Amino acid sequence: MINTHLYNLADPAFIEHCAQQMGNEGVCILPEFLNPQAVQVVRHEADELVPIAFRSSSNATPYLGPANEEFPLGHPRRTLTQGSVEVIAYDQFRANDSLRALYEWDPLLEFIRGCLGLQKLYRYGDPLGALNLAVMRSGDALGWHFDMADFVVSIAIQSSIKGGEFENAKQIRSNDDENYPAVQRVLNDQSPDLVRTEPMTPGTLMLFNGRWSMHRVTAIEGERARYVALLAYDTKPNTDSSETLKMSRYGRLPSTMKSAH
Ligand SMILES: O=C(O)CCC(=O)C(=O)O
Repeated sequence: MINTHLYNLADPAFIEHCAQQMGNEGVCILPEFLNPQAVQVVRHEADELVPIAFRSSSNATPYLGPANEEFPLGHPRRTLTQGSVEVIAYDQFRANDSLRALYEWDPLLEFIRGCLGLQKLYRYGDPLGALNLAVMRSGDALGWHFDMADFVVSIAIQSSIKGGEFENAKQIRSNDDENYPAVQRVLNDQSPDLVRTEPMTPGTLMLFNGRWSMHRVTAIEGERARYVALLAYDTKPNTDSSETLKMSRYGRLPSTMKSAH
């Protein structure tokens, strides 16, 4: 599936280049990471899975919580942004689906570990959230937000006809500076200088640290849905998400009953 003409996942110099990008920019974009045939196969499998996707919508601050009225009107902690998305959960992928095979392939985990400069990296322990296919249709968008996790790996599978851009206010906050004035300007569309569009053409793999970079997906326009695969990892084994998060994103909890068949 991987475009080995362009990328050698075992090449230490390439891994070092990606690690430097992550360190300097908080984002590393690898265009044409999947070869065109693989993109076609994944898109076809996604088309088959989308009828069972779960649709959810959210209305939260960029910090993924409710508005905090202790802050003045217009403050980022008091500003809500909207989102809507459909998701295929990890346990909905079929045994032979290629995205699942890619996610479960150890050399990819090892490559990502190297790019993130980590000693240990594990696939997420969440039976629903470890691998997601996010499907966004006409009118869907994801409002400006920071992620709770340190990093996300996404692979673009299909672009919408218009909109659906991944916009990034790169490293706009840090551990010791929330930088609320700049965050507020971005929320009000007053600082285009701080925002760039990451080129997520189908087949692109993006490593992204969304904890410090505020990002959004602009509204989808047109009939073709936007498909993005989200691969989740953690520095600790067996990390799981809360039941509240599962209920809001997937509308259910994982089944604990194993089928006898
Ligand atoms: O769909 C994308 O490209 C990004 C999704 C995202 O920002 C998120 O799930 O937090």
